[in-house]
Amino acid sequence: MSFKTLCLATALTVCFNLPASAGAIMVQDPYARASGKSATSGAAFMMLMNHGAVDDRLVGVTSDAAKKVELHTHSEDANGVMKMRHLVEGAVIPAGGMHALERGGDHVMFMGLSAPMTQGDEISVTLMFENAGAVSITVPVDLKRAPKKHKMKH
Ligand SMILES: [Cu+2]
Repeated sequence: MSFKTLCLATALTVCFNLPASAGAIMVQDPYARASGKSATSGAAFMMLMNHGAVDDRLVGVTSDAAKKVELHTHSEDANGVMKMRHLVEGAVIPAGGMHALERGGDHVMFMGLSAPMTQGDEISVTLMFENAGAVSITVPVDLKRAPKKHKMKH
């Protein structure tokens, strides 16, 4: 049984002991990627879990990894084209639930990378939550990760 599976199976007891947690919020399986060595932007993905009794909201994100760091989402425009936009309203993580930052959906966007994202690098990111406050995490660069690998099954 992988650690991830164990964590999901017994989320309430095990996840509190993981390092990347602050109070009710737990960040699971973060990774970052860019589309190539010359890419000037990149993105980070992760699963946000809320073990608390009240909804929380991811309202912002900061990092030294890029000039500008924003919470983004993908949405379809009037012509059916998927476009990224700044998720100004933030992302809700329901009480007792989770919210995925994943490819094709919500993500942390790095614009103007301070350095190329290289396999094995680690990026420090601080997530700002409405209730939980600042949650600092270390995000490994994983250029080899296939999309949707961490799809949840319940
Ligand atoms: Cu984006």
